[in-house]
Amino acid sequence: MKKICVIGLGYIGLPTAAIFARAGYDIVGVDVSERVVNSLNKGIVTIEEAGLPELVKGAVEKGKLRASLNPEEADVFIIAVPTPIHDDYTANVDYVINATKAIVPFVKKGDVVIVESTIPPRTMDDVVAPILQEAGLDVQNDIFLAHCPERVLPGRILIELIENTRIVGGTTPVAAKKAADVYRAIVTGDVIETEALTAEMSKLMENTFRDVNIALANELAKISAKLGVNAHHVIELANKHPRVNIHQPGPGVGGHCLAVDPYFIVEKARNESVLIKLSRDINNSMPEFVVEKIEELTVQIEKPKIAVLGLTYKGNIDDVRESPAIEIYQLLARNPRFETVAHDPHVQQGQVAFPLLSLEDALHDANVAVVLADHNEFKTLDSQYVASKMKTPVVFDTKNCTNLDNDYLTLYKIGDLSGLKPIQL
Ligand code: SAJ
Repeated sequence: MKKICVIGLGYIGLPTAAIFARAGYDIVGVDVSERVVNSLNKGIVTIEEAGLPELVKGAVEKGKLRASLNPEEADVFIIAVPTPIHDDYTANVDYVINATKAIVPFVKKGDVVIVESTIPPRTMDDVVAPILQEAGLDVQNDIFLAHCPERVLPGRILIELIENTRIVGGTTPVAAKKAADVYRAIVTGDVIETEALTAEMSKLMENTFRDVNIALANELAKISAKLGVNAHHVIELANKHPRVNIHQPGPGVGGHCLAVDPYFIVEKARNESVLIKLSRDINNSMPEFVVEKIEELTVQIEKPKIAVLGLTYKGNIDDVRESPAIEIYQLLARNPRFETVAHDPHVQQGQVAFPLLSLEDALHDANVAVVLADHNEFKTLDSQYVASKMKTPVVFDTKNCTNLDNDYLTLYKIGDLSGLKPIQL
């Protein structure tokens, strides 16, 4: 049985390690955090993911999975460390570089080295391979180097790691085959072999495809507000065409994938990535668009109270990373004209630097409630309840998710703003 060394025990590395351990492999998971290493060795998981605690506990108890601060000899190395973004929107590949350097003393002839981290195009050929080559390892013949991006959705990671099609890009055809065989042991979906650069680009284009299409929907929302048409109806009808799939407008695009990955392409081909960059700009403009509409609504009120409902980057999760809702809260809170309060049933007080209120307190005497996440709790909001708490019952639903009734309150949706009128006191 093979031994696998997984570098980075985060959202991808830990589930991957645990799945290989369940399949009978000997796994050593490596992390720079002592807290993560110590917890894992006790069978305790530090990230939230359905089914993961049980899986990890079982693997640790069977002696198939253990953690260490340092890499060790293995047959396969899987690097799954983060690639954050710098302030200038270029990728920070330092963790990938450090992880590669850390495994160098332990990699021997015949080993497979896989990078799962999302990386800018050409990183395998221009950054990772040279580090191994310079350390005296022949990356053309002696070791097998590949990029195998993950494409899982949080909450479904354990299912999607097994069922999704995997793209494995080798720096040589033999490397692609050897790395693909590693995944074939645990994946029930297709495992497709290609070159490293193609794998890097296909991963980035998946998220870019979504980002560009959401930008189109957001642009449609702005156009619709001007022309007096309901963008939600337009999308619904256009999508009846068998080959059309317009995405949904919203308060912007968040998370650490869609809001980040397109920049990795822009960085490497700036002059050519016109549409990709423009789409990022359009999506980034949505928080301001939302705030402008709140300003229009409240122009006649002296100190309007705005209740921000939902802070996460999408519905029914607790993740606030790159969340446009947080940006909207901050834009409102920074403006002394507004009294801004926030409520999110999925977010803990420690996650944000401003007070979180109960729904009741947030709505109390509010002039506008702006819905920024499609949580189930907001989909089932009761019109009479909301109206009874607010000073002027006006709801701005930026996710088109509520089922509120215009008999009790005034409801505006992001794609249907042409009738927007300032609130009269
Ligand atoms: N959003 C819209 N309109 C839409 C769809 C989404 O405004 O029509 C917004 C969401 O509200 C959210 C953002 O886009 O703010 C991103 O949400 P998402 O559900 O599209 O994606 P992520 O970032 O949670 O996960 C994506 C997934 N990629 C694709 O669906 C192509 C996932 O499969 C990837 O594994 C993940 O990125 C990643 O790690 O790259």
